[in-house]
Amino acid sequence: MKVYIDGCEVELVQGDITEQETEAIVNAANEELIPGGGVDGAIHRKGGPSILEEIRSKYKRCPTGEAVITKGGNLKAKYVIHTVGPIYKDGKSGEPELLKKAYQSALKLALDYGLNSVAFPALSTGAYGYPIKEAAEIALKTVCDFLKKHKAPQKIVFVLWKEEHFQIFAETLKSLISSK
Ligand code: AR6
Repeated sequence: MKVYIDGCEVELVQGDITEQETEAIVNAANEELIPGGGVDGAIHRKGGPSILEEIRSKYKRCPTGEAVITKGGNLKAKYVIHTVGPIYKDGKSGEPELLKKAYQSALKLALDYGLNSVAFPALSTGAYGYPIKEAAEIALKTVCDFLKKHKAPQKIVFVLWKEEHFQIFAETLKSLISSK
C-alpha cells in the first residue's frame, strides 16, 4: 500500500527490514545500545560488527525517545538510525509521547543527514509490548505530520514483520488519509 503526503511517499510492506534498500533503516534499539533480539538482533547480525564498533566509539547510551546514527556496515542501507521506543507499562506512563518522540528523533536525524528514504519497523511492538493498534496510530500520524511540515524525507517505508501488523497499519493509514 502506498500513499502520498504533500508529495512524499509513505509505503507499507510486509517483510524483513534488513533487506530494505532505503538510504537508512531504523533500528528498534534499547537505551544501553546493546544488541538484543528482534529487529536489533537482525540488523547487527546482517550488518556485521562495524555497527557496534561505531556505536561504542561515539555513543554511551541513548535515552528513550532519542536516536543516534551509524553507517550500515554490510546492509544494503547506507545508514542505521538507532532509536529507542518506550517499554509499554499501562499506556498512562508517558508511552504515547515517548513513542512519538522516538519516531520524530529518527526523522530529524534523517533530515540532518539529508536522507531521501528511510524504512521503519513498528517500534516498541515486539519485546517492548506496545499494543499494535495504538502503536500504528502514533507511528503513522507522527510520520505524516512530519512530512507535511518538512516535505522530507521523500520516501518512508514501514516494514511490518507480521501479516496481522501489516493489516492493522493498512487500516490505520486508510482511516488517517480519509479523515483529512
Ligand atoms: N524486520 C521488520 N520487523 C521486524 C523484524 C525484521 N527483521 N524482526 C522483528 N520485527 P522488537 P521493540 C518486528 O522486539 O519492541 C530488542 O531486544 C516485531 O514483530 O524488535 O522496540 C532491542 O535490543 C515487532 O512488531 O523491538 C530492545 O531491547 C517490531 O519489529 C528491544 O528489543 C519491534 O519488535 C526493543 O523492543
